[in-house]
Amino acid sequence: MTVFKFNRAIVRQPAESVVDGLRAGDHEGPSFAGVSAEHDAYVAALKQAGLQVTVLPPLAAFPDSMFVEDPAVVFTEGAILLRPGTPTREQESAALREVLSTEFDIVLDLPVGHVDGGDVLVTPEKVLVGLSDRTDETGAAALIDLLGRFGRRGEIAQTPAKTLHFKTACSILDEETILATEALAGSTVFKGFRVLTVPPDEPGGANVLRLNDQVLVGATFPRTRDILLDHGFSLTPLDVREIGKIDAGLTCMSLRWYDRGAIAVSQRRDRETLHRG
Ligand code: CIR
Repeated sequence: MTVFKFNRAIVRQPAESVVDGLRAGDHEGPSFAGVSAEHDAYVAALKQAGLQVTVLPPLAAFPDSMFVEDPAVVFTEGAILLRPGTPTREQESAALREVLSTEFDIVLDLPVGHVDGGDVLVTPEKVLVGLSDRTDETGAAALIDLLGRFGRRGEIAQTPAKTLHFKTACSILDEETILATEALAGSTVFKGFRVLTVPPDEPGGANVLRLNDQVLVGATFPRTRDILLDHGFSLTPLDVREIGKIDAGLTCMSLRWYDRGAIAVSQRRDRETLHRG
């Protein structure tokens, strides 16, 4: 099962309230202009990598709502609305229901517990669900149960201490290769994978995004970039310094999937339009 072939994505524009986004520590937040510029460059990179991108409008009431990866997980087979594990983000799932119901025939709801999509790493054989301050055992078990409906197997993993999400500390590069921080590289859940380790002074470099033939990587992690180049990956460096101030990285700004019926869907819309007309 391929894990980096994508043709569709959903993103949400940042709201001005993003300057109040959640962060560990009491340092200053990002500027709205800076976040907007990083988001624009990100959307351009998704398109450049061959994805059709649906851009949702900003939600001022939810400062972190541009990080659409956390309230849902999506697959070719369908979508699952999650229950984000922090109070200010709980309602973000409901705000995605309409668009996901348009895009997917099957939309399931996590019934209990809490899971942030940032803790969900899709690999060919299994979906890893990292326990963290946002994702609890009840939610992880319920998610693994729902994954069975899509014919997918799930496995619980541990997110390293003081790390927001599992995918803050690791990414999948291809069917055989994981990029991880030193803290996570030795995890038994990566047994059978080749694991590339980011330099200890670049832990933020571990959050990259493989999209078709490109790997989106933070521009401020030069040694991580060198490792990826040495292993033959084609890189698209992107500035993530502003969103980094609110603990975000490259995966969190989109939901991505491969839509087998991309043409069929557009034909269906045409038919619906004709029907309404
Ligand atoms: C939060 O704390 O929820 C946001 N400030 C950052 C979310 C980043 N999401 C992600 O990495 N999946």
